[in-house]
Amino acid sequence: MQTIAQAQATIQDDFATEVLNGLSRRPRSIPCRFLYDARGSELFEQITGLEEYYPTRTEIGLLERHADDIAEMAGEDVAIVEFGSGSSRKTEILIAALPELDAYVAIDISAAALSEAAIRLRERFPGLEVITVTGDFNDAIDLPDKLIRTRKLGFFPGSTIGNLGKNEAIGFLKTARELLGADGALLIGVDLKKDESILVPAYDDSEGVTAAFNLNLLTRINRELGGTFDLAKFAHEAIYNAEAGRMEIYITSREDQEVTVLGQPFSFARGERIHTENSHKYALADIAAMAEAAGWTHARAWVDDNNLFSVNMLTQAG
Ligand code: AVJ
Repeated sequence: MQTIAQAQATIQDDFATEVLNGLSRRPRSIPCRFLYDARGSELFEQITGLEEYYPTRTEIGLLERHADDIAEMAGEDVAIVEFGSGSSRKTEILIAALPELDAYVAIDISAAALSEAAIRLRERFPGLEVITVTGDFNDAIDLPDKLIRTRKLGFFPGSTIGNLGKNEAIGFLKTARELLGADGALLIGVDLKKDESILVPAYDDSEGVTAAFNLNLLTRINRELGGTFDLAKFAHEAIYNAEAGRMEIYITSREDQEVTVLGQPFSFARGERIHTENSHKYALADIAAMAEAAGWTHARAWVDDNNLFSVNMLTQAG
């Protein structure tokens, strides 16, 4: 196991490498996990409260409305393992519905978000063991030994799975199945396919919070990698790619310009873009197919009345 300091150092090196490689290739792209520094996580929290951003409130509504059903399917004496826990706000709903919960393992790349959430949860649920793991949930994760024999309920809300491509998503579901064990289950929130007139504003809101979230990546590059990006010379762009079934987020150059990062020059033509995020949208049948391709059973799906969002319980066949 790495120490937190080592994990942070790895994340830092990784950022430099990914940014230099990402700005060098065509089309340019930088992995979306780098959007979540302290400021990025704060802006994302703000996004979740926006009128146009339907996923968070819809998923919370589903978790609240179906908490008893979910608890019944989860059973007693389980540990929740959350992939990308952020503020753990949604988990709080689950924890409250699962009085026989053994432990809560929160995995996130933001050490700040983890410690803030852990303090709050330990206060609200004094009997609950809260275990935090700083790291990328896509990497191999070591769960504490004492949880080896505890049944595990994975929790992957927020349609974070939408950031991955379809094959990567299946890969994640397989890795999660192995981590959660032969008697494990996975509760996963997945955003549904819908009209562009709802999707585009959700990723390009009228208050400009999503724009600030996306452009904050440039601020982070300036601060951590000695970048010279002038934020006024770049724009946030969100488009729906119907063929790929996903929202695509870009940072687009407003003019011809040159920028340096770690002393290396990069020239941008006007209109040239850096791809910073994908957010895939699925039909329930796609979710079932992906789950089954990864060896899970798609046991149950809960959907809101407007068919905006789904919460899915994946179980093991045996
Ligand atoms: C955290 C990946 C689920 O795709 O809706 C929101 C990220 N980006 N607005 C999403 C996001 C811009 C969000 N996920």
